[in-house]
Amino acid sequence: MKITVLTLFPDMVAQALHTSIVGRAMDAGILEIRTVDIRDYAENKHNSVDDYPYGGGAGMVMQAGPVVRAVRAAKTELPAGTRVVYTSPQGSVFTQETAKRLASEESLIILCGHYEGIDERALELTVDEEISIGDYVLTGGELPAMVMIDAVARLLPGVLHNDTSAETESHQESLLEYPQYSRPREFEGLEVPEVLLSGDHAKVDAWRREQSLLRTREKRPDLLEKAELTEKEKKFLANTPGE
Ligand code: 6SD
Repeated sequence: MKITVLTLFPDMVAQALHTSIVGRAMDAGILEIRTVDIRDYAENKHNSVDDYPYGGGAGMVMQAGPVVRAVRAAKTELPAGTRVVYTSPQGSVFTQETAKRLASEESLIILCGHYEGIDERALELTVDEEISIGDYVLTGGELPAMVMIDAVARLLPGVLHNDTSAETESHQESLLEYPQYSRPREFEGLEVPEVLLSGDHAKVDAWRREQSLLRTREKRPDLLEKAELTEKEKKFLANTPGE
């Protein structure tokens, strides 16, 4: 998958993405990320890309010209039909479903705003989809871009241990993860649950599924409504009192 990120802070984005699992996906050729400095599309001698807002008010607005030129230039390097995503608190909220849908694209352009935002006309002319990573206000779209890329990257075949991307087909979907343990067997008086040492894979799987169900009910009961539970699992929850 090819992703081009348009930003005034290309180094911030490139640096963060080159580490960790996303970096490995790039090294493996599964994910190709290009960062473009919108400032390269300024057309004045000071390379400025922002100006005062019409109507007054605090801060600066990213001008339409450089943004539109940057998006159009990026498009010439990518397949026809590449979607342009803009992150803002006004977008539809990014979920695992969004991540899956974006991961199925061959290529993507992510446009990052900064300062007080981008001239509305540039958005009107270039943006296909506006996405928010949550109901809080950040200083720019770079962190949201990185969040989305991370969530998308781990779904690409070959990035995690799985080749069919476990997350996309798992019946664990919309349930919280079960607790994990590693060595030592006892730590500060706390023991690893006995079943995990039993070597009985069926029993381990059943225990983990139960833990997922109980945790989800305890911490995020809203998620249970979307989860696909068997009759047996519904009975298990009904017969297991919560805190
Ligand atoms: C000015 C931006 C771009 C400012 C943002 C996105 C979300 N979910 N919160 N804040 C944001 C994005 C803020 O450029």
